Amino acid sequence: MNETGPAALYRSMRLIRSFEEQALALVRTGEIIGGTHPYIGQEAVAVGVCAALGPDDQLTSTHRGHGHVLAKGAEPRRMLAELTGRQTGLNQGRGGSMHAADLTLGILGANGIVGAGAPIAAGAAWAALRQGSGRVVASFFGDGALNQGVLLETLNLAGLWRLPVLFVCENNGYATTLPVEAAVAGSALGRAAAFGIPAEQVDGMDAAAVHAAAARAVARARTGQGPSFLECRTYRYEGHHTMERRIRLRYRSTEEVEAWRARDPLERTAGLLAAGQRAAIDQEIAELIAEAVEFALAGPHPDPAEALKYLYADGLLPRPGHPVEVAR
Ligand SMILES: Cc1ncc(C[n+]2csc(CCOP(=O)(O)OP(=O)(O)O)c2C)c(N)n1
Repeated sequence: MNETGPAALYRSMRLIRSFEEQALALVRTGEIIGGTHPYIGQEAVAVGVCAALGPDDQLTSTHRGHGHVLAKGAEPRRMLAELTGRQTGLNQGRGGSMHAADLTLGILGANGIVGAGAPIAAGAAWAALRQGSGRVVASFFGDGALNQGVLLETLNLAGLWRLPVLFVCENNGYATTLPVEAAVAGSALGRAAAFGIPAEQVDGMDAAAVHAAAARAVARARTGQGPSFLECRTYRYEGHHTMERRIRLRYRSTEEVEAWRARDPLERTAGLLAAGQRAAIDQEIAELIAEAVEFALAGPHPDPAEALKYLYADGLLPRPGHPVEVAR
């Protein structure tokens, strides 16, 4: 059973926040090539949902996936090594920020394609049902995915087959720079209702509220009552991508950003901790992150001659007529 008290929720959110701040610094120094999609501000969603999952449960993630991966238990040092493209990374430096996975922890992968995690989650949930494993699969996606056909097809099959999936829409108000009000006809909850899937809106800045809602949904899935849908109202403090800092896009006001910052999920949960508890957790995480940076940067880069290694699962052959050759 996961610990779900304020200290555990705060620790997990602090880990994600510090990891992300460190990742931003490593983008600036050029150690993370290509940048990242920062999760800062949205921590309560990943932490609240993952606290409701057991170790055998699974998840699919998005292009903004560091928080989900860490909340499910991935080692921060190996995740940071992955972002810095090291052989010691979670996926031998091949996955990077947007494709981190750890099947041993049920992390079926972050995904650079908007909406693409949902059918993978449904497939895993279908397997869980067939195997009678009792596993539940959480599928995280942004409000941008609400307009992807693949999500609607997946909601249909999940509703029809009563798959044990928890659909988690992280509605942070924008898909890149496009406000959700200008993009979504109807509503997130309406999408779920159309397929007979129970749905509720949750304060995505409150880890305990997200956890409570996720726990109800997981219980439904485990007892054969099928999928649920959570719309978590949240906000990203940083730009869509680290590149946004440089190009300085203006699509939201400073007042708007500040109003959301005033509802910070870490501060909210820290307010529930005993005196001294927060400082001790902060110190512990600071040391953990410092050690993770050291580990990541000390790791070797992959050998270019092995660039194509791990592209195919063992036993899968390239298509006939398309031999895989390593260019030297
Ligand atoms: C199918 C597809 N279309 C477009 C893109 C380009 N793209 C990457 S992220 C993004 C916005 C996604 O917004 P949302 O789903 O709300 O997630 P958020 O970035 O807010 O976390 C877009 C359009 C993509 N990666 N995949």
